[in-house]
Amino acid sequence: MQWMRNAIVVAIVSGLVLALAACGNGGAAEPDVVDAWARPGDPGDNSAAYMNISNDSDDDITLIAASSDVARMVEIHESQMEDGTMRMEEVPEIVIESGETVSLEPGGFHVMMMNLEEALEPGDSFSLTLHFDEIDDIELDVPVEEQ
Ligand SMILES: [Cu+2]
Repeated sequence: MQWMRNAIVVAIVSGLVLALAACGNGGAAEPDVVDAWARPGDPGDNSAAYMNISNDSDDDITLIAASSDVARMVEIHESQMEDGTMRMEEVPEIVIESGETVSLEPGGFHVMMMNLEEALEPGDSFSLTLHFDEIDDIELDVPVEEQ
């Protein structure tokens, strides 16, 4: 009955593979990040990156951090008008609710890149990684644009 044992083992293994594949893609939330761009900047200066993050999954997604080698420090910020002055402050997270799109745009949320290690010039692009709560990181190639 060796063949039967083998057949059962094969069935169990393929079942496991299917289960793993489902964990990797199937139900897991993965946001769509489009229209990313960043402002130019000189070494030592600051820059900001903008993008639209869409969440088509059934679960809320939380952006908790961003990182990049181009700057000494990368934070998630929100700009707000206060008494006629634009102020910005760090925010701990941005929640992208199920079915929603959150825009990171001038005057609102942005990824702040402080103390640039290298110049960001129009036409360049650089790698920026978004870190989320509970789902995998997303690595972006962000073009530098004068807008
Ligand atoms: Cu900022």
